[in-house]
Amino acid sequence: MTQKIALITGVTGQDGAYLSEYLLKKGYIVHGIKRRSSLFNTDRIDHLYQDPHIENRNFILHFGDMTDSMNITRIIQEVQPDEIYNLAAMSHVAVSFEMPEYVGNADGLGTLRILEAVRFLGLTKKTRIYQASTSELYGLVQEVPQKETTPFYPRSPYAVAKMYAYWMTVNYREAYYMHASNGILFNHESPLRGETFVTRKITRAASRIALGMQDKTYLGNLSSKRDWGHAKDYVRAMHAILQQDEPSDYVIATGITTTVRDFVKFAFAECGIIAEFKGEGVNEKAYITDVDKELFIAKVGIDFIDGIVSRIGSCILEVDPKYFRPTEVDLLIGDPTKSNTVLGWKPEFDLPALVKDMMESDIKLMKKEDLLKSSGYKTLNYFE
Ligand code: NDP
Ligand code: GDR
Repeated sequence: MTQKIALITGVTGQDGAYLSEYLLKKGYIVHGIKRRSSLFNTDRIDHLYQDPHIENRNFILHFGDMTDSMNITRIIQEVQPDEIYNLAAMSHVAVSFEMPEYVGNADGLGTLRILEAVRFLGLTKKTRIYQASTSELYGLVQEVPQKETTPFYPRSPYAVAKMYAYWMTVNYREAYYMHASNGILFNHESPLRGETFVTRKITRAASRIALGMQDKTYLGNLSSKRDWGHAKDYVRAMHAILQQDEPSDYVIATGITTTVRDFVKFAFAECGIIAEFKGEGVNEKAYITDVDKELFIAKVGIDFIDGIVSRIGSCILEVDPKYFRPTEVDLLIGDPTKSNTVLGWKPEFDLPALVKDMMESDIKLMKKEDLLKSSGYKTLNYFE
């Protein structure tokens, strides 16, 4: 049987890394598009890297950018993919308010470039396309839980750009009979999550506070609610969507929603630190009220127990309004009935398992950083 060929845009991102791993295990040849950067930007996929000098590689990287039509078209022509997973995007909602035009170009028009290249190159029968759509499309609450038929009301330049991409995908499917589908994925996280998204910001901070490396952290809106799943589960759904005979659009979610505030409590509790919130609005703060010593020692280590016990009663989190967004999405909760029944997709991780995975990974990472610092390797200083 000939090996299937997949092309992943955004291969260096959280989902790109998990999807590459998943498809390679399934026997695919995986091509990925990465951006040129002045520093290495392939941390998440370095374990998959193959020396370009060896023959018969099954993981191949190409330089490219979603804003460059020629480049995208040339790569698709060269690769002749059976499946394209369009994951590349400026994916940070808050940052999209700072660079709305770029986001329109990369996240919105970028998707059109892929669709149009496939059409122009005569690959409409051969190449199936997965578009990384998002629960951010639902924005201002119209209906809960949100499903495939819930009206969209995007609330950020990111979401508006993704709405264009969503409808372009639908339009190319209907106009040119392309196998083009949207996965409307709700928030999914992992140890590979970018450090400025709220879950990872919290698990990093909780780990550093546990290890005595940091006193407190600052967040924005603590009351917003998200339906959080694990990225490992969600990349399975992307693949399943492209294996269907007919293209369609699917909500991928857990069906459970949690506040940012509760995620904070769960992250600290994972290593035995009991955190309580006091105050309201911008004056709301979190304090350590107790420590489960046995759990803390098991999860973090005996060396750090005195430090954390001495901090009982102290503040570990404050609200900083600079993290508020001009327009917020207050409540996301997805109805995954269609993906459960049609794709047979079910998540393996629930929220406690997700928090555990992220905390274990961040405690390990932060210990490594702490060890390097205490051994005199702070950061590389090129100018010394
Ligand atoms: P990440 O931010 O981790 O990864 C985004 C990827 O896109 C990175 O590889 C990034 O490259 C690349 N990229 C950004 N801009 C460009 C560009 N102009 N040209 C080429 N590549 C570019 O996102 P995730 O992995 O979390 O998400 C994957 C996709 O799914 C995104 O489209 C996101 O919007 C969407 N999505 C994500 C959800 C989530 O909860 N994670 C939920 C719903 C949708 P570099 O590494 O160089 O920055
Ligand atoms: P989101 O994820 O905007 O849902 O987009 P993010 O983790 O950035 O925010 C979730 C919620 O937490 C609130 N929040 C904070 N957010 C960040 N980043 N930093 C903070 O300090 C902070 N404090 C509170 C936010 O206001 C928000 O309500 C993610 C991205 O992956 C998108 O690409 C994807 O499409 C959606 O999920 C589904």
